[in-house]
Amino acid sequence: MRPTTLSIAAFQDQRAGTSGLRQSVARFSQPHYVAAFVQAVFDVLGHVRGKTLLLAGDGRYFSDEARAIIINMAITQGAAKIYLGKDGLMSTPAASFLIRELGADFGLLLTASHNPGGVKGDFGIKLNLKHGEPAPEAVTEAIYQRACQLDSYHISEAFIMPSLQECGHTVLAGTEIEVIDSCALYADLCARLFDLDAIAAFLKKKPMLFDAMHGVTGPYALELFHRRLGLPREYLLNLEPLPDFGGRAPDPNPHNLPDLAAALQQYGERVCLGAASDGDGDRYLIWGRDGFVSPCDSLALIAANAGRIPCLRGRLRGVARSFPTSRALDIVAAHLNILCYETPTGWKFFANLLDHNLVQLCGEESFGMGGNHVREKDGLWAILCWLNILAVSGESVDELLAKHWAIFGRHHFARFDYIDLEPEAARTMLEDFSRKLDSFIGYREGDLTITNAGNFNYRDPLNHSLTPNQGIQLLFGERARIMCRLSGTGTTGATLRIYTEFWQQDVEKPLPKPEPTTMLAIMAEGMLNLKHYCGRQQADAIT
Ligand code: G16
Repeated sequence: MRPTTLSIAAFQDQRAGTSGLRQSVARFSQPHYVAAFVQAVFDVLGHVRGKTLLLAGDGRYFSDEARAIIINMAITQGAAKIYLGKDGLMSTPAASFLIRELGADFGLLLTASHNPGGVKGDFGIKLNLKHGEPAPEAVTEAIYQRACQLDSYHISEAFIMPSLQECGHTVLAGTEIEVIDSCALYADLCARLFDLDAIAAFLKKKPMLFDAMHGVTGPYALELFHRRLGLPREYLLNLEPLPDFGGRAPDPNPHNLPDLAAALQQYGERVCLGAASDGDGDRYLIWGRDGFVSPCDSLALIAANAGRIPCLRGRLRGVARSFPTSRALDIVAAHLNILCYETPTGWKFFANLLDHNLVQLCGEESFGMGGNHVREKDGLWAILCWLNILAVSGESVDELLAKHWAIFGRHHFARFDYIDLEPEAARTMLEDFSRKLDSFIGYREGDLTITNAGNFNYRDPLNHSLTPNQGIQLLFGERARIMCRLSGTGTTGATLRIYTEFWQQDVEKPLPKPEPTTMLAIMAEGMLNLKHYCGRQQADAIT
């Protein structure tokens, strides 16, 4: 290896979104783009000399190129040790766990999560710090500022990438490289958190279907569900990680899961549920006989059934949800007499609460749920929570949900996405809307009245830092809500998300007509003046 310093013109677009730096592959593959970002990360973290770095990823297109650049730079700049997964693969939750478990100083995760992959898809780099938590905004903002001024970086010529096909150690120019079996280590963690014997016995009688969507969880599912829980391979779909995820977005919502849908039809009553996870393994989906379980309901139901899950039993002192996530969780928390925290969208806001043990369960409407075993949402963990409840209760997904709603009422929830809007127009629309919010208070639609409206500002209860303007919400007392914000994970244009929630307190009584979540979205489109600002009349996607 021949160390050299390369001069560059600084990149001005390396500001992290909701979760890491996410751009198109075309943008990421420009000369120096990855290296510039990585140098900015190293500089902001002090330096990499003598440090231990964990490098994870979901195997998407461009991972090999990015990984080689990062390893080269880390060795050139004197890193003590680099941990990698076998074949370069490691899920986001496993990385979060292993950063802490192995004592790494930080981790870089090569993933754009649920975004599409392939040459025309997206790439991303997430930065997680030493507790395994996503870097907070103060750090990502400092990295962005550094990247805007960076004029050079340090790398070596004649670098030969070590093989990642087998677990083991090598030393390259003074840096130890260790390839680990993250699937086995992660499965060992799950064995400490859940009653795997009870789940295995249950799955023997009533197997589940799991779709890895050609993302990173394929090898984890083989280790955990097949080898440890004895689930026959025929129930595991799309296990092989592929650079383009087989051409579909690795986003576990029903629209992207035709294979799982077909298998559920085929197996019918013989399986207990269908499940899936996303590209990097942090999101999940649960699918019962009557359809998929809303992530908001799933979170509330897990909280209510915490006593049936070994790692949560007797431990729930607090729970948390992001502000657009439905208030189904709040009702359960009140019933359990524990606190429910409301945070902005983005897992990083839960990290401090988890670190200080204020909460032991948190989740988001965007198919994410996790506990305090890691500092990321964890798709397979969420699926195991469900399996443990099914194994202990003997009830089906749909029976559990029906019982839950009978006790707590049902929070109907829907998300409406308006994709690829002109960013300036979308921002102006929200700013203008925000200025008019007071005038909506008292507005009535049927028997719903707007009782409050405002921007969602978050003050961390521990460090008291303020994160303002995280979205807008209109409250109809306890009965309903409208929330809206711009997505922070897209790579082209702006995506407006309108979220609506309606609490049907008595599920025996019929839902009002027109269907409330749609009625509320139409109301929001009108109040935002969406057609005028953005030329749109209807959502591109409804979840
Ligand atoms: C990321 C964050 C999540 C967030 C989600 C949605 O998920 O980690 O906390 O809920 O984005 O973000 P947005 O609504 O801004 O698109 P992931 O799975 O993409 O890393």
